Amino acid sequence: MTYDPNNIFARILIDQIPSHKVYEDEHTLAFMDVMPQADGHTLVIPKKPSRNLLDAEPAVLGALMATVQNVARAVRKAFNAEGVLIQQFNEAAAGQSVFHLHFHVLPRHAGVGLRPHSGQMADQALLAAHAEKIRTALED
Ligand code: DGP
Repeated sequence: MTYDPNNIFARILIDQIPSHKVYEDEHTLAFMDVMPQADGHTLVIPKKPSRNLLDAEPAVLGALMATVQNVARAVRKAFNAEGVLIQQFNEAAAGQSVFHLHFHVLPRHAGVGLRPHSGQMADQALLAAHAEKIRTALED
């Protein structure tokens, strides 16, 4: 299994495809999932090319998990979530559809189900508003 440098998230990293970014540093980027399974569904990716967790360099994971933690805290706050679900899929058989390593960060509320994985595209204005809420929570 090789890394395809033209995958969607590689193109988001170089701004060839627009995204609603919530956080960026030297090693990582976080942005809204365009097909959110819950309001506030955010993706966190490393800048270094990795197909998924199976081929990622261990040195990449420290900064990546630190960003996952920070974004999870901000998402919890921004959406008054009771819990936060972290998901990560490796290869198509496990549900992966975009082949650049990413962690899903999903705010959860008791009794509220998730929408389907890779389901409907969200309204862009709504995604922009949700990204703003998370950016604000990250600053606090
Ligand atoms: P997966 O590879 O199965 O872990 O999920 C990929 C996720 O990426 C899925 O929740 C939908 C989302 N997604 C697919 N295309 C785009 C895109 O062009 N932009 C953004 N922001 N998200 C995307």
